[in-house]
Amino acid sequence: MRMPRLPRIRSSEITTEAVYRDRRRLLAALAASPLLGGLSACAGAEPPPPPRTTTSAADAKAGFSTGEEQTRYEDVTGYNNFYEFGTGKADPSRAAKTLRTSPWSVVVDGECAKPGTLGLEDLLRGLAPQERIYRLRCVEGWSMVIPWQGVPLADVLRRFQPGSKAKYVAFTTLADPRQMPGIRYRSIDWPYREGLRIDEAMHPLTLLATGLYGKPLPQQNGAPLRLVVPWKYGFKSIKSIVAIRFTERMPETAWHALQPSEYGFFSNVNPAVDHPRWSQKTERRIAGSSRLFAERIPTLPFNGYADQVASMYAGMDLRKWY
Ligand SMILES: Nc1nc2c(c(=O)[nH]1)N[C@H]1C(S)=C(S)[C@@H](COP(=O)(O)O)O[C@H]1N2
Ligand SMILES: [Mo]
Repeated sequence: MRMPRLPRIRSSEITTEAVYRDRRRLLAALAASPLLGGLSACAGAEPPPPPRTTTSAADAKAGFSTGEEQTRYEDVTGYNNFYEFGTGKADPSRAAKTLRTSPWSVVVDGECAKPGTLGLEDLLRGLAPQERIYRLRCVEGWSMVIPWQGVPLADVLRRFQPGSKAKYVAFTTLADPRQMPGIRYRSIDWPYREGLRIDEAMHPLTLLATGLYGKPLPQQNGAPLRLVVPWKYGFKSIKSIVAIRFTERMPETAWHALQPSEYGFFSNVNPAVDHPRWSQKTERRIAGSSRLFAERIPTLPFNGYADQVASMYAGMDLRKWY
């Protein structure tokens, strides 16, 4: 008997969404049952306060660069996740040309003494862009090594004088259906939102990127301004930021809102805690000449930045606070 002819779709192209939508309904039903209630144990609860730690300048610097083989420019800019422009990996590089990145302004408000709306130039005035070569690990199981240019997020945040109630920082991406065709699909609840604990936001590794490979950030990579938090799964590195808010409570994030059992607030890279759909033990390193033959390598705790960041989570159960 012949098998029916199925459309040929490369597995890498299959959007997780179709399968995911059904699963989501199932998971929602399961989460309501007492047996699996523990899956979303963190919902509502606040984690313990962060310990008072600082990363030494030498430790921080050791994380600013890596000698690992870099991902080709074509792959960094042609294989993307930017759902505002579609869910396929090649969609953003095709569709994001319509994103107008100038003029661009960012609203900064919440628990701070000097809130304001600033144009990009004013926001970054006087801050010299630094080069950072970081590993970026997507929760889907691939990773890249990318030379970014940007400024430490801490240097920007300090200008707004966050107060003692600023325990978290929330970030929002532009959500304009005229510029972003993917917004028509409710793959996630727009706008894309992310958040960091204040110590994570102020950490010297946390970068507000404006460029890569020495060029201005391409639209598909989150122009004109995106976060890069190298010890967390890629989805924390929110693109095309239009709002930053200091908050006292842990902010809701787009992925957590969609599926709390799969996407925690912290989302530190952790090979010991699997995502329900993807093992996190290894990763496909997209670097060098061929994406097809990308090598599988072990995933490291905190994506290899443990020396710089592990102390921020001392005493925290990283299974609970995934
Ligand atoms: N606004 C927004 N930011 C986003 C995403 C997105 O869909 N929308 N995808 C995230 C995910 S899942 C990853 S892995 C990284 C990918 O960044 P890159 O395309 O520059 O490699 O961006 C993150 N930032
Ligand atoms: Mo990702």
